Amino acid sequence: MKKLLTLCLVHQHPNILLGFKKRGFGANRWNGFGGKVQEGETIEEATRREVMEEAGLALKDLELRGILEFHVQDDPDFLEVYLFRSENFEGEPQESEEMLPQWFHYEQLPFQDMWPDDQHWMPLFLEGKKFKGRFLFDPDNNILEKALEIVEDL
Ligand code: 6U4
Repeated sequence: MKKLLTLCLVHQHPNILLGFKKRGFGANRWNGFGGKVQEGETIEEATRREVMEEAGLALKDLELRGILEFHVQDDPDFLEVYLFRSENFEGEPQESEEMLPQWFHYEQLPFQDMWPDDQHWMPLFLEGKKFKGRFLFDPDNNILEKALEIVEDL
């Protein structure tokens, strides 16, 4: 079964705001902000809610930049992650129970402590492209298969 999730990168060139995930799925990794889309909310509403909950920011803009599918070998469940870019917000990045936010220069992103797929799609994100991807992981989160393509529209 498919699970719908959001992921948002706040990008004020040359810097990107990432959060160090303190607990839950993907703990101890740097990632964008996001989570599950709840019943009764749109994908954009879910993104705004998660960025407020996890980093204390009210987003002023939101642009859909990618749709990524994440599968794990032998698991019928998979994630469909809607990846957004935001540039402007109100508030100051604040640590939450879930995330510790920190700005990174785009040339110094901590890929060794991020999801292994990020280094594949991040260059497209930084070039301003829109993209679709599908990644298959083994149970240790190594990439077994990857497909990534630039698209005109999502
Ligand atoms: P809850 O139940 O809300 O506490 P939690 O375990 O905190 O769940 P979740 O599911 O809310 O996590 O959010 C997981 C986040 O990780 C989403 O923003 C999507 C993101 N994510 C999942 N797989 C990813 C991957 N392979 N690469 C990536 N982000 C991923 O860059």
